[in-house]
Amino acid sequence: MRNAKWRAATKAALALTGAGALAASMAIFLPGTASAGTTLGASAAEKGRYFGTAVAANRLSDGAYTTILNREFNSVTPENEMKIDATEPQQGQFTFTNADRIVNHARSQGMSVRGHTLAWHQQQPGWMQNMSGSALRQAMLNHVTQVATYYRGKIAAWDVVNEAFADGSSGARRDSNLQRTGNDWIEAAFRAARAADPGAKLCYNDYNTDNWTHAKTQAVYNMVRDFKSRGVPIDCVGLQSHFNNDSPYVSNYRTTLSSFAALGVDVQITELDIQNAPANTYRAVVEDCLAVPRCNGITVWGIRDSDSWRSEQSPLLFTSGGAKKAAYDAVLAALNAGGTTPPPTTAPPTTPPPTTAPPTTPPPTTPPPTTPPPTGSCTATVSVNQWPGGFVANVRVTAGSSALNSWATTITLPSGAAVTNAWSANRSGNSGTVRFTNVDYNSQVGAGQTIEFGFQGTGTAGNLSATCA
Ligand code: G2I
Repeated sequence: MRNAKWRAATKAALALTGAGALAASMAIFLPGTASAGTTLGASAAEKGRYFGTAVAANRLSDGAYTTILNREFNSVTPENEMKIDATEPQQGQFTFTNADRIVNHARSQGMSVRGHTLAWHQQQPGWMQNMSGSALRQAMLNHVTQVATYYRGKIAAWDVVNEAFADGSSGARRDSNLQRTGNDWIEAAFRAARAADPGAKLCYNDYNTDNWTHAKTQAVYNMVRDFKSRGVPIDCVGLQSHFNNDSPYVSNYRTTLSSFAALGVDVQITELDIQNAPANTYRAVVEDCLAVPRCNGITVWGIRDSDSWRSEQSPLLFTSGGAKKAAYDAVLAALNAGGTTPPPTTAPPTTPPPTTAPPTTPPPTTPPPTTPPPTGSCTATVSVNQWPGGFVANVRVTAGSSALNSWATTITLPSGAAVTNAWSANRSGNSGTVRFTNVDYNSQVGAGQTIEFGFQGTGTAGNLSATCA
């Protein structure tokens, strides 16, 4: 990716000079062997996107596999190695050996990493499968915190929560031990992930969410809209896009991508594979992503057909022998054509620099808005998820019989407990009595209405109470 990015930047610089001879003389300095336009990763990078693949750690010793991986892809997703059973096989004992092999390989090749996945009803270790209630909630939050902290700064995007909605027409959450800890388990996981790795994009990831008319798609859409409206930290939605005869690609896929994007999140195609790998369908998927500016990356779920979890369906871009399939050619051609930021095919017309001064904007003559004084009173309640050595607290602030234009609340922590991070509120202090005040977007609370904020801390919180001030 470094090379592709460097080349893209160089191409842009050359385009600005408009000097073909200079381009020819500089071409010898372009690093690497793969040129933009001839590999999936480089071509996607030309469009400001990544092209990734799922990687299995035990295949990194297969030279034919890594040759294709290193040549074609600029993002990787560990296929199984970051799942809960792999990273926390015994409660409180974390193992990152295989995940590290993939992360280190990716970093040595300049590839970005999608983390998959922090909270999921499947591939739970035995100890977690047997848990329920607040003990499970705390264990889940601790897992999210520990794994995201360990990889802090190394993960471009995390699938924080995977596959939490039911199939079929209900539009309901999937029943699971995690769901039975309370409907807020998903937002609690996102908050813990944000606190642990503030630089990573945080995604919700699911399958059968490709068809815009499906109840499951609508249910995920409504959750994301709700999260955005309440300030729950979510940055992206992953559409797995495992297409087959039972769950085929549909032409409203582009509507699905653009509708999610319109909520203010990135959209990523996270586990693409298509039964029998029809070239036209692969092309359509790529064209759909390129048509949506916030569709910023595509990941296929394996490299060769023999690497696929559905190898009998031959759904990938390379044969088991490592040859490029027709679908590969279609994907590459689609990446190189069209899209939201097509590269210039001819030298662009040179625009002379402006000779007149740009118009100056007069300063505003109206005084800045004054913040109205607080009105009304409020009450606040706190719920705490505690694990050994740390906790997450969620606070609900409810307006009384008058609306609020601003609010403030104080919470007194026991000695030894300290706040490390807060969301949806400004904070002053981190131990003893800590004061939280509204941020811009949640200052207005209608009479009887409630807003939520939260914070994470170290130590033992005990039973906390909040006072409106
Ligand atoms: O099921 C396809 C994917 C659906 N979305 C979430 C993904 O995480 C999921 O990936 C698959 C992996 O591709 C499989 O490789 O998840 C499966 C498990 O849910 C993975 O299968 C497991 C087998 O169940 C294990 O028996 C096996 O030891 O793969 C393991 C490693 O090969």
